[in-house]
Amino acid sequence: MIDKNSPLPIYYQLEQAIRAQIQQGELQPGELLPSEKAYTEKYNISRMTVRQAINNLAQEGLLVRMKGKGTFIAEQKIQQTLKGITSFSEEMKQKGKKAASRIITLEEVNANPYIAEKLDVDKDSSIWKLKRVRLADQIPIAFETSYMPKKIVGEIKEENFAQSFYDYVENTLQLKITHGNQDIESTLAEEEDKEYLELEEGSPILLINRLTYVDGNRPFEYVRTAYRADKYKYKLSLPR
Ligand code: 16G
Repeated sequence: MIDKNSPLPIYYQLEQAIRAQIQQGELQPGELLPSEKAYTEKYNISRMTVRQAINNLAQEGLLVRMKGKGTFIAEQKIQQTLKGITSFSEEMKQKGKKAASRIITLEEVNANPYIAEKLDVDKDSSIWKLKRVRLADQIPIAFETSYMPKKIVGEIKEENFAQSFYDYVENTLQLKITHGNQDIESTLAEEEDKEYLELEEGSPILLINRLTYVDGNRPFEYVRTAYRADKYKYKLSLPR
């Protein structure tokens, strides 16, 4: 598998070999990767070379290092195509996973100037603030903090969020969700993200802020969602 006469660097050949083993299922997600020593002995190559290959694969997210435990094959990420407004429940259904929510809090708060402007309500007016953990097959994937204006969603209860909120908006409130604007950035998990997503100190997250509208121009939710970067990724098709 490793050809020392090849012009391809040895670390790269080892990387390709491990990658192929993962793709072919010889190394399964969650499994411990053989030790550096095992690779040095098997291929008669230096520890530095093995380390470089493993570093590159860890950086790519194919391997995960756990302090004091070793290096493991990473779980497959949930891959979401970015092409329209979908709810978490719909996304998970498409992937054959069971969506669930754990409601942390639902409360009435006074809109701060930033949120008031986003939701087109008066500053300090009473709005809903909801915190939910979103789970796929019982694994926490995302932590959402949403703000919703009462003038659009009215009086809401926790049970309206137990399943799909978008289903409630469209089918119970009979509103048409028309579009949304969102940005996506990578950052580090904050205290609550770590707690609810079961992450360690310094873990990366994919942070999404979304403003979603009904009836064309009426904003009905402003959401901050922290996705686990080890479990979720976006896919785009780019026309030219
Ligand atoms: C997604 C949306 C969130 C929306 C939720 C509704 C992003 C970043 N966030 O998580 O804005 O509230 O879906 O899901 O896409 P539900 O209908 O399953 O409650």
